[in-house]
Amino acid sequence: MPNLKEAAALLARANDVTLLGHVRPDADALGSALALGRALQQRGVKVRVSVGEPEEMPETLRSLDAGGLFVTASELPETEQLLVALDTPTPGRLGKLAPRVDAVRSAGGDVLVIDHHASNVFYGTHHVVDDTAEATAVLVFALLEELGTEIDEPIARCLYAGLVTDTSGFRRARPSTHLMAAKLLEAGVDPDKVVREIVDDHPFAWLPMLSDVLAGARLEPDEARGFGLAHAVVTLDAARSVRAEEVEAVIDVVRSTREAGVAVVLKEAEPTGPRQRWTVSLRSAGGVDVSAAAGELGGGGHRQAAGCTAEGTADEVLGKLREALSRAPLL
Ligand SMILES: [Mn+2]
Repeated sequence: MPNLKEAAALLARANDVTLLGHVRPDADALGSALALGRALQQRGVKVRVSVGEPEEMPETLRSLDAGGLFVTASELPETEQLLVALDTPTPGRLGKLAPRVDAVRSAGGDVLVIDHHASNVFYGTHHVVDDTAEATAVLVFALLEELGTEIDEPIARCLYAGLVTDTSGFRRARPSTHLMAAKLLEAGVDPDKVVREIVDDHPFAWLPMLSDVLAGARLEPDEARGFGLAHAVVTLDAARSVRAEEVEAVIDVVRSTREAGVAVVLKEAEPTGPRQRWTVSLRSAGGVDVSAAAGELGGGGHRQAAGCTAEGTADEVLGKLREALSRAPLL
């Protein structure tokens, strides 16, 4: 893997490190940061983990932070010698913490980027970027092996969480990644507990919300280059009774539609101006590249899982998505 030794050497000589995941972090971003953070802390490094948004760690991911490494963005020091950005393809995905990248670099510090997005723009001084890796956790695991880290249960739990979610329950995992998972289980991970806490744990209020949202779902069999498009809209009103985790989980129901090769969920965001704002999740069953369609609207991601933000009415945004999907490359 490119630059693995160099990155391991950089980490081995560090004594003060800030690790960041992307805004609204998922289990891969935060799990990868917390796993590497814990490993560095055990080497005597001063360590903190944070994200640009939200201020608090997402409730479903709290069990990953056994050592209490997470700090809010406002608790971060002015700067650090080494900034590590994980699962974050562009500085913009760090949200309000994006300026730290340039601040560290212009102060002569190092920025290590560890990521598996094909859209990574190589904004660090050092990079462990491999878009064939199923998760950033896979790259962190390789780094920890290079560093000779003993993988304890909390580290393994964090990496397993990133792995099981980014591979959609090992559906997209190479043999070598299953071997990695085996090592994590040997380190003591309880897979049922991890998946239940992070993926399968929703308050009852999710069911009526889901019922409302799915009642408005539509199937357009001719869209997405004939693979079919299923879409649903989560308004701010519908989202009010649940957490962000429940809103994010809607796409996993919509994408199970047999007749649709592409699933889209529009999630209304708090308005910042006169127009409605949306964050959009796109999933592909393998026929078309949804990261290209998301990219047309200024977003990005992976070929089978991508996202973007858009302004306008839900119909206007869906119109733009239909057009972008009609041009998306076949896989
Ligand atoms: Mn990831």
